[in-house]
Amino acid sequence: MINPEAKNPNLEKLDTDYLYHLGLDTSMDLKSVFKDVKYVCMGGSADRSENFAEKVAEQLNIPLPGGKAEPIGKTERFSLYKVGPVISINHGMGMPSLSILLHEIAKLLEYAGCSDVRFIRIGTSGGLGVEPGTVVIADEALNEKLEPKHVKTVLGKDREYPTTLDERLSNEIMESRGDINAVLGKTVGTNDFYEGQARLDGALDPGYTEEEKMEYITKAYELGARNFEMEAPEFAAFCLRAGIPAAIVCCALLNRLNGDQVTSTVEQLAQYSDNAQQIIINYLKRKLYKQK
Ligand code: R2B
Ligand code: URA
Repeated sequence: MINPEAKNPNLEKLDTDYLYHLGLDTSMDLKSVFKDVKYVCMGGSADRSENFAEKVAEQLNIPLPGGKAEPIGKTERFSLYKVGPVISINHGMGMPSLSILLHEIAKLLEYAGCSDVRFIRIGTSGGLGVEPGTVVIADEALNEKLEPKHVKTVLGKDREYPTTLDERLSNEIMESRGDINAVLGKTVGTNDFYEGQARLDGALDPGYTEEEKMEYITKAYELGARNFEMEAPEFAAFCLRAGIPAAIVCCALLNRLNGDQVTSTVEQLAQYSDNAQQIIINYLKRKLYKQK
């Protein structure tokens, strides 16, 4: 599962590894439950993870025990659903929450003896020059300085990691779009929704002007970015380091070149989110059932 060169040798010293935020540990029979997992699909919200699990079950004809998706482990932080070879789980908002999930889910699948697993983030985002509802499939993650790298502070010093995504996986997902509007482009992941994404509608005086905001957003667009969200650099860097093929597929809730507020109705937002999920379901059908 994890690239042997990147595996943590310290884990061998643990009698039991407690995956605290998942409510699972290695004294449990993880192999019998998780060994067949091939795809981990994750997004911010627990509701969307449950909804995605139910759609996967229905559209891939995988029966759910009791006819309903039930979470495995604890649900205080993350809600993990398993439907055949697919895990659907939420990662919360932002890179710190995502990072915890990535470490624990990668260890879980490593302990379960899984192989050839792909990680796919299915999320929401602010589009850049794309209309609401468009799905952006990332070919690379940029940080908030618009650089193609993830900077992490470890032991008080900055470490830099590359943020390329799996080209083949992204292209296969793009080919699964059917008649859903989708584009390939870079995704900017920031540490904040408001000022970190150059919004002018936060609670505090942002200390920059509309012109300065547009200059930053336009620069991102010119570099090939097509959306802003809050997880891409951590997700891309972790998966690259672990040797796990990964893709980021986000629907745009608005076009940031036109404004800051998300004004769509509940029904429109559900449709936008469904667009990204449906492309992945189409992709899963092709991979698991060789359907066109
Ligand atoms: C997209 O949407 C969330 C913020 O609204 C955040 O998790 C993200 O990346
Ligand atoms: N998520 C973000 O991070 N930004 C947006 O503009 C919309 C959703």
